[in-house]
Amino acid sequence: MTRTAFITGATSGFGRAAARRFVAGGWRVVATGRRAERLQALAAELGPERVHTACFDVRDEAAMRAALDALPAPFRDVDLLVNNAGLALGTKPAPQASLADWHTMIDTNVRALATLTHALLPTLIARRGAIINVSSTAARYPYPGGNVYGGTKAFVSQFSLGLRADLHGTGVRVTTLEPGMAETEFTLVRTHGDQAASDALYRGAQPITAEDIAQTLFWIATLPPHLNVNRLELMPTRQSFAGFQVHRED
Ligand code: NDP
Ligand code: 8X3
Repeated sequence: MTRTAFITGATSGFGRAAARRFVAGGWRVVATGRRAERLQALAAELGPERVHTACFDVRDEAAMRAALDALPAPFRDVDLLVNNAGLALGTKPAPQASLADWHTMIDTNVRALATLTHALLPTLIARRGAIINVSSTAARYPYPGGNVYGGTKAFVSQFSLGLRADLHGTGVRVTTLEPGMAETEFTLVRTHGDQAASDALYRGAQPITAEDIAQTLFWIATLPPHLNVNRLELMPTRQSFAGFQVHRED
């Protein structure tokens, strides 16, 4: 039986690589994002019979619901929701951070993720499906400038565990995936387009690739149904922990 994955943020990075991986694995994919031309290119690459594209801003609840209502028959039967669309904006400490950036992160990473999950729960329960929420190591390990981004990802991780408890007995699996440093458009977005900053961050670090994450998502989704990965933290070997900071005064 062909299964269907609904993947948000499929125009770039993890989501686009995941769309490719799931189609290669024989799945149908609903690919979403705001950049229509990228969605069209993905559908052309992978085939319209395998990929249905839905172009909307996840923060626009009416557009999200219209896209769900417009899903054609085979794509309506969602077996897997990959809540991947998300972003960090800014690296400044809280006093200097932009409040508008904070609101965008909360609306995208938290509010939209919860809204879409709520909308798809009846289908996922009926189909004994699965949810994979893309969180981050930032959910657990704070760092200067991570403030609201880390807070949104802590929500994603805790929400995932809560969903798992609420869905007890339904057969629906729920996973939170918490990656560390991965080279995608993430840093370009975070720095409002600073390619040099993005290149400098990843240089020599052998970061996680989008394909690594796609492979991991596919592995989680295709485990036997009696197994649930609750949370999975994944880092580049070259990234680890740096301890606490101490402010001293005489
Ligand atoms: P990218 O910037 O490459 O991809 C982000 C995706 O999210 C894009 O497809 C973008 O689509 C989509 N998106 C963002 N905002 C919206 C919106 N308002 N409406 C619809 N779609 C939106 O980054 P990644 O692939 O790295 O990020 C994917 C997820 O992984 C994010 O949740 C991120 O927080 C998380 N993550 C990333 C890590 C990293 O180091 N890269 C590490 C840990 C977690 P479009 O712009 O077309 O709308
Ligand atoms: C992205 C990883 O360390 O930049 O979620 O916050 S980090």
